[in-house]
Amino acid sequence: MATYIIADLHLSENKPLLLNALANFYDKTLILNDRLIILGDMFDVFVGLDPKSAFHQKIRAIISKAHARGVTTLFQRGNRDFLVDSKAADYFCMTLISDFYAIPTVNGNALLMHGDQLCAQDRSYQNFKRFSNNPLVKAVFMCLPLSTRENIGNKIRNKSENRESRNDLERHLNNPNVKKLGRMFLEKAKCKLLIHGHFHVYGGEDNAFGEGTYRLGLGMWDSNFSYIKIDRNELKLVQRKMEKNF
Ligand SMILES: [Mn+2]
Repeated sequence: MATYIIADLHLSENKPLLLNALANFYDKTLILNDRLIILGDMFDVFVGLDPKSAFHQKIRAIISKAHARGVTTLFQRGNRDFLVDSKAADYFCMTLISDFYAIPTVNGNALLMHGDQLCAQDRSYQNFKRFSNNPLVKAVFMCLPLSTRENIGNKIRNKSENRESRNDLERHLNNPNVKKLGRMFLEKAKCKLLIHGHFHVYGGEDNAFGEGTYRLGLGMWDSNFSYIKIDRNELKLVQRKMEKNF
């Protein structure tokens, strides 16, 4: 009965290898009664459920196949797929969890979040997120034709790609505001350990948000993939070559 955590797969229709990697990860790593928690940005962009999309159908097939053999999947939204609601999550055979989610580990309680919440200094993005999370705005957006939503989604993605250049993200992690926010989130959740994705920077950091706190960051799935495994004996962060997953 282990918990696995992954993030930032950035699945898209034109990268079938990534879908394959997810399917193989389930098949090779997860067994009966294990659960997988996906910490957001599973999709490169998500502008609403499209049951007619072969891409969405494939994702559902992978996750429901795992579900049928006793592997459950929990999903937390990232900045690229915050439009996944509980209905869409149901379709993909996942359970939607809150943006801040604490779980017990052998090393104490861990706070799980995508990680974009640490980037509060990015005003335009935070404003956009607040705006688009408004239920009315969301409802209006979802009434637009799929192709229009896709166009808007692609524009947003390109913008955030510019913003999310690797150096920027790495620098962000050391920003005093990020440290302050991280400390605040941890204190609020009564946790010492923060587990996140978003920055695409793999690795752990001791005393990341003050004495006695630590941080585990998951990388993006491309030439490598990373995951965290938590069971009753251990908590470990693992990175492997993607080839091992094909
Ligand atoms: Mn992200």
